[in-house]
Parts: sequence; structure tokens; C-alpha cells
Amino acid sequence: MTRPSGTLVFSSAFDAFDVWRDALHAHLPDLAIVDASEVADPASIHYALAWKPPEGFFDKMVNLRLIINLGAGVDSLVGRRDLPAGVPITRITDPQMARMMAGYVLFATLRHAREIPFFEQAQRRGEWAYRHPRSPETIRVAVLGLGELGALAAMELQRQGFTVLGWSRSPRQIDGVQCFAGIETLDTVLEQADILVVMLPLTTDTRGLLDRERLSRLPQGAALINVARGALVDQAAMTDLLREGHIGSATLDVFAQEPLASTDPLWAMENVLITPHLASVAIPSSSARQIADNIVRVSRGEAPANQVDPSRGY
Ligand code: OXD
Repeated sequence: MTRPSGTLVFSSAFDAFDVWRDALHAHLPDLAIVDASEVADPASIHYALAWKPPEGFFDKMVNLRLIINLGAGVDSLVGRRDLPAGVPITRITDPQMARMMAGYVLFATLRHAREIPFFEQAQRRGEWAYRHPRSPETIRVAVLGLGELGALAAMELQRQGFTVLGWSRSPRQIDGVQCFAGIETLDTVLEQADILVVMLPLTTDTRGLLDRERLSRLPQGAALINVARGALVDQAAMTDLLREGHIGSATLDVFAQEPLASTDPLWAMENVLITPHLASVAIPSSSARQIADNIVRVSRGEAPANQVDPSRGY
């Protein structure tokens, strides 16, 4: 195998540089791997592994050959003004990342399906508040977005016995999941969703997709789980509907503005569970190989795998 040399720069405020450097070095021993804070000359950089790098990060990286998005969603990358023209962008598609996401979705779905918030509140009151559990097949869970992450989550939910509906832009087939495609079918899916799981990419087509009107189509008391992007949902409308109880409860990992402002009413709502955008993360031990393979390809003049189409937004 070719052993690419050159320099890779790492930039992420959320991931540990040392762990990524060591994982990548195991596959790319001749590559210099530096943290963004150590870069004196941007022209010396050939590869960038980055998650939400600061504005202007790519300026002057005139020898850049590949940008690797350190995550699944590329929305924060594709719209940047400092992206060097013609440099391919790839994203990580890691089965372990998908598994971690499916685990979070399963946890959140079971939490709503088994009415755990109700029991937590009863416990605080010191009350033995029996509610008979519902059998999972009587609960319809709709997953919006059937990419790698959404499809695995839908399969896990189906394995747990839920009645699973899936919705995507283009037709998909998943065993045991009732799949719908196209915007004209979205309302039908929403109207049936006892639990709605949002797993769509954020693109110009999907921004604000779940507006007040669409959210109001959910059955009274439905639960909402958003593990994708906050901007897919009209947050003010969602907050109102949660307050009124039309949306019965929500598990929210993502928000239109992150971190969520400390004054945001969502923090204080009894029917909302907030986690700070960590439903799934890129895992160095399992992702390093595909990153290395792509660097090898690019160093040989070949196209990388998992390339992102900036015009499509994913
Ligand atoms: C991702 C994320 O897109 O963490 O990977 O949100």
C-alpha cells in the first residue's frame, strides 16, 4: 500500500487530538499530524480532519487535497465561504457511530414508550403510580431520514417490536419497516407517529421542514426525538406545542443555536429531556481506517470514498 506523506491538520473543540493522532498514525506512519494550534504555515497542509473549524480556517491552505468532516452531518461545512474550490470533502460513515446513534434513539424511544418521565415525576412525589405498560407493536415510531444512521435506528426499533414507519426523500426498503418517500407522503407519516424520530440531514430542502403546521399533524401527546439538527424544526413552534401538551414530551440532543441559551424555556420544561449534542460521535478506533484509506486514495490521485456533494448538502 502507498504510504502517504505530507501533513494533516486536526481541528475540533469536542474531540481529543492525541487519540485521533495515535489512531491515524497506526495506519499512516509517514504522515505528519498536527493540531490546528501548531500550524504556522497553512500552505504546508495537505489534509484536514475537522469538526466545525473556526471561520477562515481553510484560508491560505493552498495545497489542501482533502477535507474530512469529523462527523456524519456536513451542513456546517458545505456552506462555508472559506472552502477551497475543487477540494473533495468526505464524511465519516462508521458502523460504530451508527450503532451508538441507534443506541441513543432506542433509549429515548423506550423512555417515551415506557413512560419513564411519568414514573420519575411520581417518584419525586413519593407516589406508587402504576400505569400498565403498552405492548411495543401498538406504538408507532416514525423515523424521518433513512440514511446510514436512520436506517440502523429504524431496524433496531423494529427489532424491539415497535411498529416502525420510515420516511426519506427517495424510496428505501428496510425489512419490517413501512417506508414512505417524498414530501407528499410526509403528512401521512406524521399523522401516525406516536413517537417521531428526526434523523434527516440539514439541507436547503430540509431546513425548517418541521414547521408549526407539520408538527401540529402529530397525534395529540406524541413524543418527539431530535438527534439530527435543531434547524430542521421550528423551535418556537415546538416549544409552544410542548407547553400545550400537543407534543407530550421530547428528547432533544440538537438545537437551532448551540449551546442552547441558558434562558431558553425548554430547559425548565418537565416534559423535555435535553442532552448537549452527543447522541453519537465519531470513534477514532473504528473511523481511522476509512480516513486513512481516503488519504491513500487521494495521494494516488484517485477520488475518495464517501464524498459529499456540496450542492446537495450531504
Ligand atoms: C454529526 C454530529 O453530524 O455529531 O456527526 O452531529
